[in-house]
Amino acid sequence: MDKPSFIPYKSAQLDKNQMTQHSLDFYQNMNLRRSVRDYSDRDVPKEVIENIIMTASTAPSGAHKQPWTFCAVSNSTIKSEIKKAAEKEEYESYNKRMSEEWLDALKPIGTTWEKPFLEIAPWLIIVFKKAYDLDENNARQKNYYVNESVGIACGFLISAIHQAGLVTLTHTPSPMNFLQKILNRPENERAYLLLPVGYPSEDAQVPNFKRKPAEEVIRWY
Ligand code: IYR
Repeated sequence: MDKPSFIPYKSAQLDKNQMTQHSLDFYQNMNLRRSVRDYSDRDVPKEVIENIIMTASTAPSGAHKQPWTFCAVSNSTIKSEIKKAAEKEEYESYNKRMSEEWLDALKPIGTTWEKPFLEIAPWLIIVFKKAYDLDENNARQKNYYVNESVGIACGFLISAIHQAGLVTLTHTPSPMNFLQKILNRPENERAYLLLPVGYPSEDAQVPNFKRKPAEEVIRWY
């Protein structure tokens, strides 16, 4: 057992006005984020993708196990392979597996089994959760709150993509075990979320959605 080691922590030390302004600026900026399905093929530097992923990897995690791997794909052969496999699953889902109620709920978003963004966007980030770790002797080491931890990291990832002026979308092909195979990931890694990253196309459109107001999402006690 490692002995705990602590170091001092200092917060940003904002006064009340700065705090109010910063929190409002950040909210207003994040409120501009939208899930985008129409992408340009314009290139995004690898360095930007690395910065975005490393931001995601600052997320808190159960027992600080950081139970995630981010696969960043720009190779067009691999992207095509992913598109083909994802669309195969999505075709089955949209035509057989999803209920009428579910398909109805998706109508305002206009999604179908076809996923052209998987080839067009310059990058795909596939987030894997590590169900457990393997130590140097290949013995299983437990991870904790894996879904919560990886979900939070994905929130950081989406925020970082938006802050870089880029767009993304949380694509959830189901089942998504084909990603473990295509990307040759080890047995302890399970695909969690697939996010295309890039610029929106010139004529990109998003659904005319409103977000719930404070009165609907907050209860003060
Ligand atoms: N996995 C499908 C279906 C889908 C499901 C929900 I819930 C969405 O908000 C959007 C799509 C897909 O990625 O198209």
